[in-house]
Amino acid sequence: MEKTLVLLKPCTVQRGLVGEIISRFEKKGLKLIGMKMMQLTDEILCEHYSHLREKPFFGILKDSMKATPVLACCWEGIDAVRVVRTMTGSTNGRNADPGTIRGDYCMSNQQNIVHASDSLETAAVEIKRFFKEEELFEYTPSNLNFMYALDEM
Ligand code: IDP
Ligand code: MG
Repeated sequence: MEKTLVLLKPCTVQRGLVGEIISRFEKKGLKLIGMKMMQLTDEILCEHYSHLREKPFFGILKDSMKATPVLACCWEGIDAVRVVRTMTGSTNGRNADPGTIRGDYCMSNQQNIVHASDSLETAAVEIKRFFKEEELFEYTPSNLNFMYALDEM
């Protein structure tokens, strides 16, 4: 099964939406295998958003990601990376489809509720960036046979 990284951004913590957002992933049937609250630093953000280093909004983006601690979550499931990205919606909340997290909960291009890994390769790197091996857990959900058909697992 795939694993993917989700960060609940400071805007989500400030707006009291942590429970609602986690609940969406839980109800979908994704399995939570790691979660922790973390204060992000310039160092980790420069790595995490290295593809945006040259952008004029990079400083504001880093500041917004340091405004409060974030919740880092690792979710597991079949095709989890794609499923979580689809649930997240497009970057700008004003353009994101209704029904997606960004489409339902935000009006911003930057204060957009969650970060979600965008590929299997990125997910592997990002999970390592935010979690130590011993902070991720293996367990069998008791309802697994009702989440997936036997020939899907
Ligand atoms: P993603 O979060 O949808 O994968 P990325 O392009 O990887 O989008 O950008 C990372 C984050 O940087 C976005 O979630 C958003 O917070 C911020 N960001 C991206 N583009 C802009 C922009 O044009 N203005 C302000 N912030 C932006
Ligand atoms: Mg991205």
